[in-house]
Formats: sequence, structure tokens, C-alpha cells
Amino acid sequence: MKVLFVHPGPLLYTNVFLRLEPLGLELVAEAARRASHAVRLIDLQVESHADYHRMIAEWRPDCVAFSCNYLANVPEIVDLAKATKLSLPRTFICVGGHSASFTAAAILEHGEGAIDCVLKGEGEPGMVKLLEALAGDRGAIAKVPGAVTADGEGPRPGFVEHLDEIAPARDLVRKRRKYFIGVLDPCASIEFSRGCPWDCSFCSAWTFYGRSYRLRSPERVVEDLASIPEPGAFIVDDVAFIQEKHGFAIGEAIARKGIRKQFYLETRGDVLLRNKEVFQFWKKIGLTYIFLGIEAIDEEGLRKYRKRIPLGRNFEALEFARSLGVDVAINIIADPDWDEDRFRVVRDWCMNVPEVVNISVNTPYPGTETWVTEERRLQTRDYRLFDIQHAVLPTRLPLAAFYRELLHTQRVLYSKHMSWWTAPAFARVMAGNLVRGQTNFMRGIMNYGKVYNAEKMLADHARPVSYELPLQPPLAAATNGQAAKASQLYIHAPRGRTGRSIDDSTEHFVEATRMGTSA
Ligand code: B12
Ligand code: SF4
Repeated sequence: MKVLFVHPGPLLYTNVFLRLEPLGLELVAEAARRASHAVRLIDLQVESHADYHRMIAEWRPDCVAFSCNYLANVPEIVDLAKATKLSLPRTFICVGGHSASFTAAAILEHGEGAIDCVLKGEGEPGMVKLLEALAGDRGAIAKVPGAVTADGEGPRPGFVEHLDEIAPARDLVRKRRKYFIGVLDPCASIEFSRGCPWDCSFCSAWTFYGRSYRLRSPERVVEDLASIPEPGAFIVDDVAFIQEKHGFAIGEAIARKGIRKQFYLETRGDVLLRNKEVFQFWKKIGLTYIFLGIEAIDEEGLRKYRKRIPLGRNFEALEFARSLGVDVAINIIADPDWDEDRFRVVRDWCMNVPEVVNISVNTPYPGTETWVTEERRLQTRDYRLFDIQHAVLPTRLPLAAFYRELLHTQRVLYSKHMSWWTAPAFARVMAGNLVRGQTNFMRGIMNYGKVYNAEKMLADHARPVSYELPLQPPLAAATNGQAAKASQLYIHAPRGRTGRSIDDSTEHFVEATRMGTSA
């Protein structure tokens, strides 16, 4: 069968700070190719809708598979599906990815018959089974694990048993040099592990993967890395180097092979402090950027996000990250409840730390416990506003004033970062990138003013809405958080301790720092 894999268009800050290789979609495409299907991939972050329509008109795929990891992309995907069905009525259309998995029924409904199936969970095993059913017994589609169709829902999706069995179809992406994060331009993406053993209430990584955690072997990682031409590599793991031994094994294999790259990774403060030597070793082999999930700068803020890592440990982690001599980025979550004073305190704090600080807005996301338990009701259900840059919960300040404060804070931070980017050391890196024809980051910086604009943000709330996110569950159900978690939130079935490839000491460490009591 001819299968076209489609990544939707850019997110708000994809146009400024980063734009990443569609790694998940490449993995699903490779699984389909290994099952003897003809596959193509188009990434609408870097190609246009006109390119897409041209491609489907010329190639006439039997199946179009969209990737939907973010709510903000839902309307675009639904509209593209409808247009595709109009021009190619016999083409089967499916949607997969994180957000699609948590909002499957709503997506089918928005499609009004144009979307044949939402395939929940990890796409590699599910897609192969779906295509098998599509080529043979169409009646079996609704029984494919993870499939949700108008005829019903199949069993829970199956896991990839060993991450070493899968590989990304990197060759299918047509504009590789368009992917970057900051000055890592161009930059590829790579996976060392999958899933997360913690269970934070505001996050859906654990509900999606059933609190499982699997590792890729150092041999496969090195083989994959060696095939990547880009000098930068974004490590996509939710929490990098949870297990020290694995981090060392990969690092040493990279060093032995003589691979030189600049790496970006994200991790937790307590993991950084627990496994200091690994991060020191990685600095030697090219670790350049660390993103630390700090979220709040005071105990009250941390309580709100129920982070079970004391503020002192967070600051200690920051100190340690600084001592590594890598660039450190952190995220602060602005709550819609903030007033002018709170914004001012945060601004002052941010100006006094050497890190790159990003401010996002507290947004309940389906698939998280917060989605079920958040007592504040949504002010809007327009998918496009669920991009962690808009306020979807009631604001204490009038909305216009909230955006003015938010944008002012972001602008102050931007000027701080700008002064570094123009500093001689950075300017040299930028100049080097420009000489190599890599202009992604430079263009991003120039886009800033256009993208972050208080009037535009406010006007976004007044746009006509075609598709609305399903309602949050009623509060009665929300009070029973644990039951809601177990029965409604998991996409992959939890396998308990056996589903986590970590040693007992790491399991105890996770146990002591996680939020909930789930399996
Ligand atoms: C890179 C990244 C980003 C980038 C995106 C950049 C870009 N597009 O250029 C940035 C930084 C912008 C970002 C932002 C956000 N992100 Co993000 N991000 C990631 C990250 C770290 C890596 C994605 C990745 O490559 N994964 C690896 C591949 C292998 O997995 P995958 O893409 O999920 O693909 C698999 C499945 O989803 C599925 N699948 C995917 N596509 C398809 C298609 C079909 C047809 C099928 C069948 C299956 C399928 O199969 C794939 C293989 O198993 C993930 C964490 C993670 N480890 O996945 C979070 C993650 C996806 N992000 C998440 C979240 C919550 C966000 C934010 C809301 C805020 C935040 N907390 O970071 C914002 C939202 C932005 C917005 N505007 O809406 C969540 C999940 C979101 C959800 N929908 O529930 C994740 C899992 C992180 C987490 N711990 O919560 N993110
Ligand atoms: S540590 Fe918490 S926030 Fe981070 S990925 Fe795991 S569950 Fe999500």
C-alpha cells in the first residue's frame, strides 16, 4: 500500500526558538516500510499545504497518517483530512500521537466521517497491524490494538517490545537542514530511552506510556548517531540519564567511536544531582545545552505544581548545571492567577540568574491528572489556544492586562538573551552558522516581535471557533483523582515494576520523589 505520513504545521514558538525533526513519525514510517509498504513523509513545519495537496494529487496514497502530538494542531489536521477525503474519497485517513490518543473520540467527531481511525499509543506496532487489516479484512480494523473508529474501539495498544527493533526513516525527510534548536543549527533528534517512571500530576508522559521506561542499547544509539550528518543532536528523552549506568555506557560508546556532536537534553534537578558524574562526562563529549524543569521559583508555586523536589534542591541543581559550563535553560510556569506584583517578582528573579528563562502559561492538558482535577473551569475550548502561550483558565487580571504583563516579562527576558546572542562568543557561532548557510536561528530571532504581540494574542481569542476540545470531566468525577487516573487516563496498560528498566536503587529513588500512588 502507498502510505503518506504527515506532520502538521509549526507551533507558535517553532517559528522562533526551535523546530525539530519529526522523529516519532519517522519511526512509524520505517515500521510500515519494513512491512513492505511504500512510504513517503511530508513535514508541514517546513513545507506548505500547497506542497501537501500537490503530493496527494500526484501520488494518490491509499492511506494518509497524521501525527498529532499537540492540541493546537487538531483543527489543521481535521481540515486537511476533510479536504483530502473530498479529493480522494477512497483514501483511508488516520491520526495518531499523544494528543490524538487522549482526545480520540472528539477527533473522530470533528472529522465528520473524513477521519477513519484514530490509532492510540506508540505507532510502530499499531500502524503495521492497521495496514494489514486495511489491505485484507477491513472489518478487522476496529479490532486493531489502539484503533478507535466509528465502529468501536480495539483493545489497548501494544508496546514496542525492544526499542532496538525500531529505527527512524531519516531519509524520508526532505528538508533536514531546517531543523534547529537555538544555535544548534542544523540539529537532528535522537531517542535514548522511552517513557517516564515518575507520575507528575500536570504531565501525560507517564499516562501515555503506562509509567513504563525502556532503554535503547548503546550499540544501536551509536549506530544511529553515526548515520546522522547534522552537528547537533536533540535527545528527546523526557528525563535524560535517569540511570547513571546507561548514560555512561552510551557516552563511552560515543567517545570510543570518535563521534563529535553538540547535544541538547532535558532532565530533572534531582536526577542531575544524583548522577553528577554522568553529566560531567557528557560535557566532555559535547553536551552543550541542558533544559531543567524548574517550573516555580517559590515554595507556593512548587506546591501548586505538586513538585516533590524541595526548592533548595532545585537551586542546588541549577548551581551544579552552571558549574558544568553548559548553557542552561529553565521554564517558569505563569499561572493565570498571577497579578502585576507576582509578574514583577518573577521578572526580577529571572534577570538575576544567568540562565535562559522561558515563561509558559499553566494549561491543563487532556491525559493529565490536572485535566481531571483542575477546579478552575476553562474559559475557552478552542484547540488553537492550548499552546501554553495563551491563557485558557480564568485570569485574575483582565485578560488584556495579563497578556501585557506576560509579554512584558517575555520581552525583558528576550532582551537579556539578546545581549548574549550579540556578545562576541555567541556572535562567532552565529556567524559560523550563517557562513554554512544555516539561518534558522537568526530568522527565529527576527520573527520574535511578530510572534509575541499582546494585541495579536488577545485577538486570537476572538477568532471564530470551528472545533472545540471536549469538556473537562465534571467536578464530581474530578474529586476521585486516583480512580480517574487508573481507569481513564492510561493509554498503554501499566506493567508495574517489570515495565521499568531501572535498577532497584533507582526505583527507590523514583518512589521517594514521585507524586502519586499509581502502578
Ligand atoms: C520536542 C518536544 C516538544 C517541542 C516540539 C518541537 C517541534 N515540533 O518542533 C516543543 C519544545 C515545542 C514542545 C512543546 C510542548 N510540549 Co512537547 N515534547 C517534545 C518531546 C521532548 C520530544 C518529542 C519526540 O520527538 N518524541 C519522540 C518520539 C519517538 O515520540 P512521539 O513523537 O511521541 O511519537 C510516538 C507516538 O506519539 C506515536 N505517534 C506519533 N505520531 C504518530 C502518527 C501516527 C499516524 C501514529 C499511528 C502514531 C504516532 O508513535 C510514535 C512512535 O512511538 C516530547 C517528549 C517525548 N519524549 O516524546 C514532549 C511532549 C510530546 N510534549 C508534551 C507537552 C505537554 C508539550 C507542551 C504542552 C508543554 C510542555 N510541557 O512541554 C508544549 C506544547 C506546545 C504547543 N504549542 O502546543 C508532552 C505530551 C503532550 C500531549 N499531547 O499530551 C510530551 C510527551 C512531554 C511530556 N513529558 O509531557 N514539545
Ligand atoms: S518527571 Fe514528571 S514532568 Fe517529567 S516527564 Fe516524568 S512525569 Fe512528566
